[in-house]
Amino acid sequence: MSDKYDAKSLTVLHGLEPVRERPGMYIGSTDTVGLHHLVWEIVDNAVDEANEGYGKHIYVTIHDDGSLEVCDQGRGIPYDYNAREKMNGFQIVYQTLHGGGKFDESNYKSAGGLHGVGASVTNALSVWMEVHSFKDGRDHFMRFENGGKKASPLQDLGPTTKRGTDVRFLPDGSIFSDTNFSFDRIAQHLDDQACLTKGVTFHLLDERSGRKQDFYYENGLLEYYLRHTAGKDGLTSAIHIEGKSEDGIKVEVTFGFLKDNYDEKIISFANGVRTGDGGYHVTGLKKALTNCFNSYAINHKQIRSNDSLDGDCLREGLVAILSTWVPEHLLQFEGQTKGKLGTKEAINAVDKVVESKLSYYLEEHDGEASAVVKKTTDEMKARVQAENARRKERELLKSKISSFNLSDKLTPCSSKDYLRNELFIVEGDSAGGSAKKGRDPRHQAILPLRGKPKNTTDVEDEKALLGNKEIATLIYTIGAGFDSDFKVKDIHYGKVIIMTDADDDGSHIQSLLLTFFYSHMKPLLETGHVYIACPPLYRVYNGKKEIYCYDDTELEKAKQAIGKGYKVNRYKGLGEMNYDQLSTTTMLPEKRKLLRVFIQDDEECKDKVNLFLGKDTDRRKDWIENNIDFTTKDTFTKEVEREK
Ligand code: 0RA
Repeated sequence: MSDKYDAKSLTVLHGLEPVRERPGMYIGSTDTVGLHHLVWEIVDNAVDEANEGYGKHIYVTIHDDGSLEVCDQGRGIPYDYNAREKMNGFQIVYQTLHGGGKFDESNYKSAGGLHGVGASVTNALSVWMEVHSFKDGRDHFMRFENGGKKASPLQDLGPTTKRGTDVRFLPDGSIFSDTNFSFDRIAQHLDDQACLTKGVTFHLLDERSGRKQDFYYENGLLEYYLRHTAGKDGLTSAIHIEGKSEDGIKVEVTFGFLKDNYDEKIISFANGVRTGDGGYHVTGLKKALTNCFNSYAINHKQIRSNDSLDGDCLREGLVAILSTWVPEHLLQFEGQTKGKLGTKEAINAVDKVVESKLSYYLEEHDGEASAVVKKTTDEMKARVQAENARRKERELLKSKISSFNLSDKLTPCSSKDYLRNELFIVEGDSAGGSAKKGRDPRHQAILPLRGKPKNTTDVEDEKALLGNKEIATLIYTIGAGFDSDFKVKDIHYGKVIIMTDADDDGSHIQSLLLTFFYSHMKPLLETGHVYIACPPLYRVYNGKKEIYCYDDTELEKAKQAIGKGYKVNRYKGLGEMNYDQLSTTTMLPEKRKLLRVFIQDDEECKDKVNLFLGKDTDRRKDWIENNIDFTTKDTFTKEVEREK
């Protein structure tokens, strides 16, 4: 790391206009969450200085006038003129996007606010901002207004004994829906930062209420760990490991294993930002833990040399706080909310640092190491037992459904990737035949239904249920049990798709099947695994073109699109399509439409199922008499009439 910096080393990428045009792109939102990103960006710069070893105190003040101020004791902002950028250091830091650039490659920049965009974003979204740099014994000052525009030249205000930077800004009320800073939100953030920057005190003062709080961790992660595990029995004490990899990734972790606890809790940070979705640093930690405990267990003959401890079982009861600092040129975040560290090098970095120290720790703490190994092997045994019990349960179910009762109509698919597989429940043998020919044999299985499935609404008797061939076949094919034994994680198909004709009989079959799922496999519906296929109603074509239509509006449009000499096929049932047509319109994932079935209001759903399919025929009769218009018999004529 070079110690000499001046404005020459700063880089400029963009102006500030885009930030005001699309604030959401830079700070996520313009609500209170977005508002506080302004604060994080400013605090980050102060924390960066402290992390580099400059300054032991950071002061955050919420002022009476609604502005916020952050003071640090760092090196101060360079005030010299950068000829290449034609700006001084203040302007580069506060008027250009990604203009921080103050650290060279061996350094660790806080990834800060939402995307680590820098303090210029705060300036861009402020009514005014004032900056003092106390450097080389002089106080240099500059003011910005109106979204970061220069409002004063850079002024030398004279001599000072102070060192550091002081930034104060007033957020722009025309951008934010709420400009009221929250003491608690800022306190929480400073607490996180204090734990990651041990030895530095964060002082928070709220002038509006007089509230004050300081945040200081002498031992950083260790104290954080102790707070998270307070009052819980440990299998080990808190294990603290720190180190740095060859490529400059700094690793710090405190962890331990709890007694009688089966959760895995890994709280991770990368460059000062919480990585809620983990990432490669977490992968590295898991790898090191598994390897170290395995070597220990084998060397001490606690497991056989050809056995190994399962990582998942090992981590039950683990609490770990992991913080990594990745040099800027390697730093990469992934995922929708950038909550995941994407730096591949972090796997090896964390793994090496942790393995090199943990292996010694385990040798020196025999009792703790053995206790963790024992808990892991116990857990592994418990899992094998549970798996056996589940297998027995499944076999029992198989024997309950006698093969006599099973329809032999299922055409299975070949993949064992259950969640990717699809089960098409198809009305009628002829459509079943087309579906069988038109399917993707790897992932699509076909189960044709002959006739109407049984109404299972009030069937509570297992024998009656399993005695019905179609129902028994469905239960067996889906493979996850039924009623209270149903376990959604055991399903053999990620999508159960009902494919019926677009007519009354088809609708009836649909409701009977949905009723069955609702009454006997409710979690299947609740977790969104049930779908309804939407076959087209018409094909409009001439010699050259064809368009499939799913309703009458689309039909009219298609007629116009095809133009003179169009012909129309109306599909009364799936069976009228050839396999190729059925496949491309209704089964092929890229082309088809599927309706996903959810339970919106369980009470209403229960009531409707009971009304339409339950035992109370009087109630149903009343409803029909009050709700159905019998004057037009054919629903199709009804549609046509409406069009006139
Ligand atoms: C560029 C270079 C140097 C420090 C900074 C920027 C700096 C920026 C901020 C923003 C808030 N507090 C800050 N503290 C420092 C290094 C200057 C040197 O080496 O003297």
